Amino acid sequence: MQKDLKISRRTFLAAAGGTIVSIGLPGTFIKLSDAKQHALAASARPDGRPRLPPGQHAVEKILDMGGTPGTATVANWSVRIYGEVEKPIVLSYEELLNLEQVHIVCDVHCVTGWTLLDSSWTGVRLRTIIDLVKPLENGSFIIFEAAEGYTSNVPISDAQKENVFLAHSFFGERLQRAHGAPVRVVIPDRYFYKSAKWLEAVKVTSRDEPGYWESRGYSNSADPWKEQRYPN
Ligand SMILES: Nc1nc2c(c(=O)[nH]1)N[C@H]1C(S)=C(S)[C@@H](COP(=O)(O)O)O[C@H]1N2
Ligand SMILES: [Mo]
Repeated sequence: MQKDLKISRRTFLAAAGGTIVSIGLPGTFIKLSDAKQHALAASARPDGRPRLPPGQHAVEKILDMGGTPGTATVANWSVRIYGEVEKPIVLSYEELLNLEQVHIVCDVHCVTGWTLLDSSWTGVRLRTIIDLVKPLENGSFIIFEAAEGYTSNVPISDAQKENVFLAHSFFGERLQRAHGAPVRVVIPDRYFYKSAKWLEAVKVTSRDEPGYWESRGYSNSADPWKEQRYPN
Protein backbone atom coordinates (compact mmCIF):
# COMPACT_ATOMS: atom_id res chain seq x y z
CA MET A 1 0.00 0.00 0.00
CA GLN A 2 2.69 2.44 1.10
CA LYS A 3 4.88 1.47 -1.83
CA ASP A 4 2.04 1.91 -4.28
CA LEU A 5 1.33 5.32 -2.89
CA LYS A 6 4.92 6.46 -3.43
CA ILE A 7 4.89 5.32 -7.03
CA SER A 8 1.58 6.93 -7.77
CA ARG A 9 2.63 10.11 -6.01
CA ARG A 10 5.84 10.40 -8.00
CA THR A 11 3.92 9.93 -11.22
CA PHE A 12 1.46 12.49 -9.98
CA LEU A 13 4.10 15.10 -9.16
CA ALA A 14 5.70 14.64 -12.54
CA ALA A 15 2.40 15.54 -14.11
CA ALA A 16 1.36 18.23 -11.63
CA GLY A 17 0.90 21.60 -13.24
CA GLY A 18 1.80 20.23 -16.64
CA THR A 19 -0.32 19.57 -19.65
CA ILE A 20 -1.24 15.98 -20.16
CA VAL A 21 -2.18 14.26 -23.37
CA SER A 22 -5.81 13.36 -23.03
CA ILE A 23 -8.49 11.73 -25.07
CA GLY A 24 -10.39 14.98 -24.89
CA LEU A 25 -8.94 18.42 -24.46
CA PRO A 26 -5.54 18.73 -22.80
CA GLY A 27 -6.05 19.02 -19.06
CA THR A 28 -4.03 20.25 -16.12
CA PHE A 29 -3.66 18.40 -12.86
CA ILE A 30 -4.45 20.31 -9.71
CA LYS A 31 -2.43 18.86 -6.88
CA LEU A 32 -4.12 17.62 -3.74
CA SER A 33 -2.63 18.76 -0.43
CA ASP A 34 -0.21 16.42 1.36
CA ALA A 35 -2.78 16.00 4.12
CA LYS A 36 -5.35 14.80 1.65
CA GLN A 37 -2.93 12.45 -0.10
CA HIS A 38 -2.18 11.05 3.34
CA ALA A 39 -5.81 10.50 4.20
CA LEU A 40 -6.19 8.81 0.85
CA ALA A 41 -3.36 6.43 1.60
CA ALA A 42 -5.17 5.27 4.71
CA SER A 43 -8.48 4.70 3.00
CA ALA A 44 -9.98 1.78 1.14
CA ARG A 45 -13.40 1.49 -0.42
CA PRO A 46 -16.13 -0.42 1.38
CA ASP A 47 -15.66 -3.17 -1.21
CA GLY A 48 -12.01 -3.46 -0.16
CA ARG A 49 -10.56 -2.13 -3.40
CA PRO A 50 -8.04 0.70 -3.10
CA ARG A 51 -9.59 4.13 -3.19
CA LEU A 52 -7.22 5.13 -5.99
CA PRO A 53 -7.10 2.58 -8.84
CA PRO A 54 -3.57 1.74 -10.04
CA GLY A 55 -1.86 4.52 -11.97
CA GLN A 56 -4.44 7.16 -11.03
CA HIS A 57 -3.82 10.52 -9.30
CA ALA A 58 -6.38 12.43 -7.28
CA VAL A 59 -7.31 15.94 -8.39
CA GLU A 60 -9.18 18.72 -6.60
CA LYS A 61 -11.74 19.53 -9.27
CA ILE A 62 -13.38 17.87 -12.21
CA LEU A 63 -11.53 18.54 -15.45
CA ASP A 64 -13.21 19.61 -18.66
CA MET A 65 -12.18 16.93 -21.12
CA GLY A 66 -13.90 18.49 -24.10
CA GLY A 67 -15.92 16.76 -26.77
CA THR A 68 -18.51 18.38 -29.00
CA PRO A 69 -21.44 19.63 -26.91
CA GLY A 70 -25.03 19.12 -27.86
CA THR A 71 -27.35 22.08 -28.36
CA ALA A 72 -30.28 20.78 -26.28
CA THR A 73 -31.58 22.83 -23.36
CA VAL A 74 -33.68 21.65 -20.42
CA ALA A 75 -36.70 22.99 -22.30
CA ASN A 76 -36.26 20.82 -25.38
CA TRP A 77 -34.02 17.95 -24.28
CA SER A 78 -35.28 14.39 -24.41
CA VAL A 79 -33.81 10.93 -24.21
CA ARG A 80 -35.07 8.02 -26.28
CA ILE A 81 -34.80 4.53 -24.83
CA TYR A 82 -35.27 1.94 -27.55
CA GLY A 83 -33.96 -1.16 -29.27
CA GLU A 84 -34.48 -4.67 -27.95
CA VAL A 85 -37.21 -3.62 -25.55
CA GLU A 86 -40.93 -4.26 -25.10
CA LYS A 87 -41.89 -0.62 -24.62
CA PRO A 88 -39.64 2.04 -26.15
CA ILE A 89 -40.10 5.47 -24.56
CA VAL A 90 -39.01 9.08 -24.89
CA LEU A 91 -38.50 11.03 -21.67
CA SER A 92 -38.39 14.81 -21.44
CA TYR A 93 -36.29 16.60 -18.82
CA GLU A 94 -39.39 17.15 -16.74
CA GLU A 95 -40.34 13.49 -16.98
CA LEU A 96 -36.83 12.55 -15.90
CA LEU A 97 -37.23 14.78 -12.83
CA ASN A 98 -40.50 13.02 -12.02
CA LEU A 99 -38.79 9.64 -11.74
CA GLU A 100 -37.17 8.57 -8.46
CA GLN A 101 -34.21 10.90 -7.84
CA VAL A 102 -30.97 9.69 -6.30
CA HIS A 103 -28.06 11.58 -4.78
CA ILE A 104 -24.87 9.69 -5.39
CA VAL A 105 -21.41 10.49 -4.08
CA CYS A 106 -18.81 8.59 -6.06
CA ASP A 107 -15.29 8.63 -7.46
CA VAL A 108 -14.71 9.03 -11.20
CA HIS A 109 -11.58 7.89 -13.01
CA CYS A 110 -10.38 9.31 -16.33
CA VAL A 111 -8.23 6.99 -18.43
CA THR A 112 -5.68 9.80 -18.80
CA GLY A 113 -4.87 9.37 -15.10
CA TRP A 114 -6.94 11.72 -13.01
CA THR A 115 -9.44 10.64 -10.37
CA LEU A 116 -12.01 12.90 -8.75
CA LEU A 117 -12.99 11.55 -5.34
CA ASP A 118 -16.33 12.21 -3.70
CA SER A 119 -18.03 13.84 -6.62
CA SER A 120 -21.67 14.56 -5.84
CA TRP A 121 -24.39 14.04 -8.38
CA THR A 122 -28.18 14.03 -8.64
CA GLY A 123 -30.11 12.10 -11.23
CA VAL A 124 -31.98 8.91 -11.97
CA ARG A 125 -30.64 5.39 -11.77
CA LEU A 126 -30.32 3.89 -15.22
CA ARG A 127 -31.92 0.77 -13.77
CA THR A 128 -35.12 2.75 -13.10
CA ILE A 129 -35.30 3.67 -16.78
CA ILE A 130 -34.32 0.23 -18.06
CA ASP A 131 -37.14 -1.26 -15.95
CA LEU A 132 -39.63 1.09 -17.64
CA VAL A 133 -38.84 -0.17 -21.16
CA LYS A 134 -38.61 -3.87 -20.23
CA PRO A 135 -35.63 -5.25 -22.18
CA LEU A 136 -36.27 -8.36 -24.27
CA GLU A 137 -34.41 -11.52 -23.43
CA ASN A 138 -31.77 -10.86 -26.10
CA GLY A 139 -31.13 -7.31 -24.86
CA SER A 140 -27.61 -7.82 -23.56
CA PHE A 141 -25.85 -4.50 -24.16
CA ILE A 142 -26.51 -0.82 -23.67
CA ILE A 143 -25.27 1.72 -26.19
CA PHE A 144 -25.32 5.38 -25.11
CA GLU A 145 -25.85 7.76 -28.01
CA ALA A 146 -24.75 11.33 -27.43
CA ALA A 147 -24.58 14.55 -29.43
CA GLU A 148 -22.48 14.65 -32.58
CA GLY A 149 -22.17 10.90 -32.89
CA TYR A 150 -20.34 10.14 -29.63
CA THR A 151 -21.24 6.70 -28.29
CA SER A 152 -20.17 4.36 -25.50
CA ASN A 153 -21.21 0.85 -24.62
CA VAL A 154 -21.57 -1.43 -21.59
CA PRO A 155 -23.06 -4.85 -20.89
CA ILE A 156 -26.61 -4.45 -19.58
CA SER A 157 -25.54 -6.08 -16.29
CA ASP A 158 -23.10 -3.18 -15.72
CA ALA A 159 -25.76 -0.63 -16.66
CA GLN A 160 -28.15 -2.08 -14.07
CA LYS A 161 -25.77 -1.59 -11.16
CA GLU A 162 -26.96 0.50 -8.24
CA ASN A 163 -24.40 3.28 -8.85
CA VAL A 164 -24.96 3.82 -12.58
CA PHE A 165 -27.14 6.80 -13.34
CA LEU A 166 -28.14 9.65 -15.62
CA ALA A 167 -27.08 12.90 -13.98
CA HIS A 168 -28.62 16.33 -14.34
CA SER A 169 -26.92 18.02 -11.39
CA PHE A 170 -23.40 18.18 -9.96
CA PHE A 171 -22.80 19.34 -6.38
CA GLY A 172 -26.38 20.54 -6.13
CA GLU A 173 -26.32 22.70 -9.25
CA ARG A 174 -27.46 22.00 -12.75
CA LEU A 175 -24.76 20.34 -14.78
CA GLN A 176 -22.64 22.77 -16.79
CA ARG A 177 -22.69 22.49 -20.57
CA ALA A 178 -19.03 21.43 -20.65
CA HIS A 179 -19.79 18.50 -18.39
CA GLY A 180 -22.72 17.20 -20.39
CA ALA A 181 -25.82 19.30 -19.74
CA PRO A 182 -28.70 18.81 -19.76
CA VAL A 183 -28.06 15.14 -18.93
CA ARG A 184 -25.04 12.83 -18.95
CA VAL A 185 -24.31 9.25 -18.02
CA VAL A 186 -22.17 8.46 -14.95
CA ILE A 187 -20.64 4.99 -14.58
CA PRO A 188 -18.27 5.42 -11.63
CA ASP A 189 -16.59 2.00 -11.82
CA ARG A 190 -15.48 2.27 -15.45
CA TYR A 191 -13.07 4.74 -17.01
CA PHE A 192 -14.85 8.00 -17.58
CA TYR A 193 -15.06 7.71 -21.39
CA LYS A 194 -17.99 5.32 -20.79
CA SER A 195 -19.87 8.22 -19.15
CA ALA A 196 -21.35 9.89 -22.22
CA LYS A 197 -22.05 13.62 -21.93
CA TRP A 198 -24.95 15.33 -23.78
CA LEU A 199 -26.97 12.13 -23.82
CA GLU A 200 -29.61 11.71 -26.52
CA ALA A 201 -30.56 8.05 -26.52
CA VAL A 202 -30.06 4.73 -24.77
CA LYS A 203 -30.20 1.74 -27.08
CA VAL A 204 -30.61 -1.86 -25.92
CA THR A 205 -28.94 -4.30 -28.31
CA SER A 206 -28.34 -8.02 -28.64
CA ARG A 207 -24.77 -7.49 -29.86
CA ASP A 208 -22.10 -5.24 -28.48
CA GLU A 209 -21.23 -2.10 -30.45
CA PRO A 210 -17.87 -0.64 -29.43
CA GLY A 211 -18.25 3.09 -28.86
CA TYR A 212 -16.26 6.13 -29.95
CA TRP A 213 -13.13 5.55 -27.85
CA GLU A 214 -13.64 1.80 -27.63
CA SER A 215 -13.17 1.61 -31.40
CA ARG A 216 -10.18 3.99 -31.31
CA GLY A 217 -7.73 2.03 -29.25
CA TYR A 218 -9.22 2.13 -25.75
CA SER A 219 -10.42 -0.84 -23.74
CA ASN A 220 -13.95 -2.09 -24.25
CA SER A 221 -14.23 -3.26 -20.63
CA ALA A 222 -12.46 -0.24 -19.05
CA ASP A 223 -12.14 -1.49 -15.46
CA PRO A 224 -9.87 0.96 -13.60
CA TRP A 225 -8.88 -1.58 -10.91
CA LYS A 226 -7.69 -3.97 -13.59
CA GLU A 227 -6.08 -1.01 -15.33
CA GLN A 228 -7.85 -1.86 -18.57
CA ARG A 229 -6.90 1.27 -20.48
CA TYR A 230 -6.09 -0.38 -23.78
CA PRO A 231 -7.55 -3.45 -25.50
CA ASN A 232 -7.18 -6.53 -23.32
N1 LIG B 1 -20.56 13.16 -25.72
C1 LIG B 1 -19.34 12.99 -25.19
N2 LIG B 1 -19.23 12.40 -24.00
C2 LIG B 1 -18.01 12.20 -23.44
C3 LIG B 1 -16.83 12.58 -24.11
C4 LIG B 1 -16.97 13.20 -25.38
O1 LIG B 1 -15.99 13.58 -26.04
N3 LIG B 1 -18.25 13.40 -25.89
N4 LIG B 1 -15.61 12.35 -23.54
C5 LIG B 1 -15.54 11.29 -22.53
C6 LIG B 1 -14.30 11.31 -21.78
S1 LIG B 1 -12.92 10.70 -22.57
C7 LIG B 1 -14.24 11.69 -20.47
S2 LIG B 1 -12.83 11.55 -19.56
C8 LIG B 1 -15.39 12.31 -19.80
C9 LIG B 1 -14.99 13.68 -19.31
O2 LIG B 1 -16.06 14.32 -18.69
P1 LIG B 1 -15.80 15.78 -18.11
O3 LIG B 1 -15.38 16.65 -19.26
O4 LIG B 1 -17.08 16.17 -17.48
O5 LIG B 1 -14.67 15.65 -17.11
O6 LIG B 1 -16.51 12.43 -20.66
C10 LIG B 1 -16.71 11.37 -21.55
N5 LIG B 1 -17.95 11.60 -22.24
MO1 LIG C 1 -11.26 10.60 -20.81
